[in-house]
Amino acid sequence: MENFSQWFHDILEKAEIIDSRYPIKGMSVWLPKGFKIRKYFLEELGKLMDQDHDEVLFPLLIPENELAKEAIHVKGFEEEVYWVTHGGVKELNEKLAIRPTSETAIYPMFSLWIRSHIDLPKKVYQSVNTMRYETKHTRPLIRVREITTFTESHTVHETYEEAIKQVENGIDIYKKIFNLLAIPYTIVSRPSWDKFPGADYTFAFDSLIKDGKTLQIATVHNLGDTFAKTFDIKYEDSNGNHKHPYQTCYGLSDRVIASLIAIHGDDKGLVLPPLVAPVQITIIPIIFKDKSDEVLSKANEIKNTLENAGFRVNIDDRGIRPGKKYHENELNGIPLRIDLGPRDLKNNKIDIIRRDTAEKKEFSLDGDIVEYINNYLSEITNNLKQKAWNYMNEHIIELNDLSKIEEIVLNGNIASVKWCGNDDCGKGIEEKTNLDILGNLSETNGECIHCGKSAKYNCLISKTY
Ligand code: A5A
Ligand code: MG
Ligand code: ZN
Repeated sequence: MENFSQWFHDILEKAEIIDSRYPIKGMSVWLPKGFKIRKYFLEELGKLMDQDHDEVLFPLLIPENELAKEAIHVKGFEEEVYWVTHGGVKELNEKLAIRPTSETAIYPMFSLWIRSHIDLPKKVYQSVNTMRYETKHTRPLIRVREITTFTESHTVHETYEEAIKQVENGIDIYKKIFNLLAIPYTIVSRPSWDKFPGADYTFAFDSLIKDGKTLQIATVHNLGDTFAKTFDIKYEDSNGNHKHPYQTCYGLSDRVIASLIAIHGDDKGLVLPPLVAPVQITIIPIIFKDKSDEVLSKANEIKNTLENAGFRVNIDDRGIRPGKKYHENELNGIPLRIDLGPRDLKNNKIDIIRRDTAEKKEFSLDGDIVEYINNYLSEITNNLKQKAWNYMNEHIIELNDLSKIEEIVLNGNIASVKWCGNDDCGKGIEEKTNLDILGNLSETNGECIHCGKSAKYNCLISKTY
């Protein structure tokens, strides 16, 4: 993969994920294949969310006065909000914001819903589209102006300790979904100048893309009681005292789909984790004139068996050369291919070829094909995960000399350095190196790589999207 940017652009088109020719910058059309990947991703995420949250659906539009209430929050988003100013030809009395995120839509309603401590904790989520007039370079799925796959959670708690705990729960949920998708990640607390507008603190998941840049794939925020105060959310505790509760929010987006495409794909095309592959197994019947009925009926039998077990299976019996079919199946990232010809029929076996390693194995149809395929798909997920984690870990380089950092990072690595945690020192690093402080990975001691004072954190530095 010589040029990642070109590769990513081409793969979205060739594998028919999205069509980015829609005539508004930063907005694309989800094509059937891409839409299915998105659907299976959202289904798995939904299952995880549903275990501890209630799903809701809020309106797209937010009155200007609500959006404007939380000063720091609105300042953070002011350049990115799309406004609805007219209803037909009539100018609206109050402008309506298209949600860039839904704190200011949801929290006024929380203030109506939450009365007593028995209403808490409250945990809701929604999967919606949001719009942000991004000023940085837009890129399909990675930085879009209509975020079509925004899953945001909002929680309310009696105590600050519970909110801290919920931040950890949110992090655990995201770890689970990224593990299912074999996406490696770092988790850091963002520096103060890069936290979510209005949050006490922000944890972020970042993944290393093959061009050497990191992509923020999810964030989890502790909002403290800032928004509760602004939106007048109060509850009565068991002693009859009225108090402001504490809140968290967390979210992820289309970027998760971008990262799974970018991280696992190769020069032949997509390599999809089985969980989200629109087709998990494709059966290619090798058809000769006299034997074609028998081969096709065996192919159908295998397809039915696998489909009844819950797998997504396709028989590719189009009248084109097998070589062309192999090529297309590789491009589409189908995890397993089954080749079935007359000779296999006679020997009661099939050939199974995996997309991730191209390895070919024979399977005797006397065996339990459902169990075999199930294990094989897990093995593929595990291999993708292992490979991707190894790649990322090999590219996190510990450094104690700031003069080497640009070369190291611009060569496709994340630098891990000791840092004092001081804002001015950190901004100084970013300015000098033209790189980005991702945030703090863990606590440490020793010497700050920049100012030489005593270090507090192991800190990651990269070039970010
Ligand atoms: N309400 C909180 C959860 C929030 O909005 N946080 S956030 O601003 O950090 O967005 C959540 C996640 O959405 C980000 O971590 C990022 O992965 C993704 N995201 C943000 N802006 C995006 C954009 N323009 N295009 C694609 N994904 C985006
Ligand atoms: Mg920055
Ligand atoms: Zn320092």
